[in-house]
Amino acid sequence: MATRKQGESVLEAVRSKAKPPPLFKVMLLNDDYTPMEFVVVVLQRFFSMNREQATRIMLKVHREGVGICGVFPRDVAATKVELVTGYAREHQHPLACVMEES
Ligand code: TYC
Repeated sequence: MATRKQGESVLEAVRSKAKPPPLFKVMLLNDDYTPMEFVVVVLQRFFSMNREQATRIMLKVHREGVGICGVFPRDVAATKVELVTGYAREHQHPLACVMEES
């Protein structure tokens, strides 16, 4: 901490107590009905993945039940969940997209 004599301006380095904002994983869950191709398109459209990345994540979800699409600040993650869920319902697919603090 820097200190100065009286009258001089004082600039002290104050230890910030602010925590960094929390990050949230956005995940897709497997189901038996959503077509694989639709999931690949979702990953490309909403998570900016190329076809190869999207296919790899889709197959991971298909085989393991869950997969991470990305990690984002709370509001961005919540928007992705809403947009993906809305898009899936518009196409009558039960695809589940959820977020969880990481
Ligand atoms: N299990 C689905 C099928 O066999 C494919 C699928 C993959 C569905 C990932 C959802 O998040 C998912 N058609």
